[in-house]
Amino acid sequence: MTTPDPTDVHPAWLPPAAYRAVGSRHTLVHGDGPLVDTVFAEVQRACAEHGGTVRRTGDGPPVQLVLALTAHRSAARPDATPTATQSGRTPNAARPGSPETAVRPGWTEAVDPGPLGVNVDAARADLAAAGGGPLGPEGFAVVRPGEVTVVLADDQAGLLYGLFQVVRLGEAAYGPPHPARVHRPAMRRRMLDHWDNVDVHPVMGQVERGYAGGSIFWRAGHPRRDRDRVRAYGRLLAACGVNAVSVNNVNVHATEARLLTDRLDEVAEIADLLRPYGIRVHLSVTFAAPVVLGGLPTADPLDEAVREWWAETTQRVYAHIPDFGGYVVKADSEGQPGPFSYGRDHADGANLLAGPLEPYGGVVHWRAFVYDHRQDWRDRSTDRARAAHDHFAPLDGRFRDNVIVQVKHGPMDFQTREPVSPVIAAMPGTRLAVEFQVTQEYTGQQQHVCYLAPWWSELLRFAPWGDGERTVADVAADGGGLVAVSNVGDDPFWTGHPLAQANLYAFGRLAWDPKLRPEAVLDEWLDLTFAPATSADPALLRRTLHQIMDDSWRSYERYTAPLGVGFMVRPGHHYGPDVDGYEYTPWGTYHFADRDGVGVDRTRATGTGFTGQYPPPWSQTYESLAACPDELLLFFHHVPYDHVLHSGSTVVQHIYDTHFDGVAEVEATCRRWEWLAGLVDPTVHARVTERLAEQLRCAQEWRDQVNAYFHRKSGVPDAHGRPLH
Ligand code: GCV
Repeated sequence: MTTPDPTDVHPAWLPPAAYRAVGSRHTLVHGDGPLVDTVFAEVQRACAEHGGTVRRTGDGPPVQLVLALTAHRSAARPDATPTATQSGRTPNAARPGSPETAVRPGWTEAVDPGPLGVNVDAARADLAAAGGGPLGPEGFAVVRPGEVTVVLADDQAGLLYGLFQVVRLGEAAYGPPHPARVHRPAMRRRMLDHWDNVDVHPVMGQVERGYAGGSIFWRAGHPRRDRDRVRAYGRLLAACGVNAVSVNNVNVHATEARLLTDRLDEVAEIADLLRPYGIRVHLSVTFAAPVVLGGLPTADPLDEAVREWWAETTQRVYAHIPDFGGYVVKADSEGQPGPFSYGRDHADGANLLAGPLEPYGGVVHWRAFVYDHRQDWRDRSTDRARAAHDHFAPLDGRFRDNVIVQVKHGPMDFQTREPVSPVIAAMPGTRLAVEFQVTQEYTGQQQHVCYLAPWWSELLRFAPWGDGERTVADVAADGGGLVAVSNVGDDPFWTGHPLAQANLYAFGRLAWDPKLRPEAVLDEWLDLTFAPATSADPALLRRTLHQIMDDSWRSYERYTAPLGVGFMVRPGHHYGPDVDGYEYTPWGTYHFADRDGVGVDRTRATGTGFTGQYPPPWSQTYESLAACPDELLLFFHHVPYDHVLHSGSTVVQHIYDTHFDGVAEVEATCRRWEWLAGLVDPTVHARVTERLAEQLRCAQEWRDQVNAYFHRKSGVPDAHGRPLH
């Protein structure tokens, strides 16, 4: 195969310079299979650029890098999770007979000296001595027993991920000898969901919540067939560890529904393009498919004809796409059809689709984003935050083993700050995937710099049962993995804002290893994207980009909705401030500000009782006004403006201060970016400069609207006498 090289798109974190260390050496790639071919092609392309050589047999001049499959092949299907012993965790959902409990051959059987040179044998011995165990379907080890760096993998995907690790390491991969370093992904599925439409939706456009131009898959009703672009996307995703992509919007409209049947070829083509990068394709389907596509009178999950329709349809899908990943379903949510229409519940609905997928190793991602979007704002007893738990927790244990309940990380909707969803701690007998949003719907829409890895890292490290107990990352790892809504479009920088590429990269890396520090992930991304050897002042570039990006999510939080209350955005498109925009609407997203105070009382004592959906200690912590963390105060409590925070500030003064600070931080970012003129590609510099001007304008608007609003409501002046309008 040849590696893609679209000329009309930015190379993101895989510019030719990132391959300098690999491409300037002599490399041996050992093993067979399509993904090994990909590894070979990647190295071959790097060598063509940087003067090294690559070969696939043992004969020839001495090599400095070997990428080799071990004799061992994992017996597990790609979908299988690491066993409890491998992951060191207790699976929360493994059940007898499930693919998760499959026993695999031990490592001792896997050690096979093979026909390669002495360094590989030494590397294998080293790995065995270190108790390296089976590496698993995607794991790999990097060993440097002497002067040669050896990457070992049991399976082809592991070899591909091993290559990208060596690319990340750059020259450091060829330093002093070191024993085997084993890498295995924490999450078995690391998935991106595209919210791409086939037709241009009259309100949502080609990509729902897309801020990077059109779709890379479809344009105005037709497949784009931009093969190079899709291949290049697959390559970028593999390089950060993503292994699954759902290609279309979870809101499945009429044309998009047909991707399941008469337009399946379009999905199969995308699958063909992504397969060489170890990526399986999934498809969003409408629950009403038996009616809208099959002409049946019902989509009732307990109806025999409906079951048969799904079985036949799924069989056809696998005939076209043998490694098809499965279905994604948004049901009974924001107008999408679902099992409620037939008096059935979500377990009935999900199990209906899971059955036909099971023999093929496919899964259903069934979204838990179910709530009443036609709420009466006068009714304070209905709380949207409660909805997912109310609907799904009682169903725990009823889902088939290949159903993954996909839970948004927070109880509302991807706000800049929310508590962790209580559903994540409430379904020990169900495989859960946690859903993030890389596309910046509520975090600046790729007009604002907002590096989201610090936020995701906090969420992944959060321990719902208290310090020292299992974390959100553990639940996802033992269940269905991590999913995020993609921020990619047909924009020449992939993501609209060039710095938003870092979010896509960071998502993949945190899904692979949720313990990575966000600043370290940023360093990886910086070193790949702005290869230091090509910069006049790499230290200044690195320092400045850290100053701009490390804290950018918190800056964004400072100048937008305060203290976890959320929303306050313009309805519909969700960009820019509108404090009361959603206040008297049916969407369930209220802040309840009046002349005396602000915030949502979600306590058991006097409010909606949402705090009771958490296990201890958080059920108590959030219930208590004294103990509730400042950053979530208004999510859980309605308080007077003079309520004193743990920080020592009153609520209203905190609002004023953070909004002035947030804008000052954006001003500093603009100045810092100016220093980088000449140190980054001029087209990147120009695009970011343009976006920063908009970010500053918008941040000022947020500051002035939010501050003026709370000044007018509360009548409290700013302690420092600044203008509040
Ligand atoms: C795809 C929010 C977004 C919708 C999105 C929905 C979801 O409501 O605004 O655009 O729909 O979440 O996650 O399903």
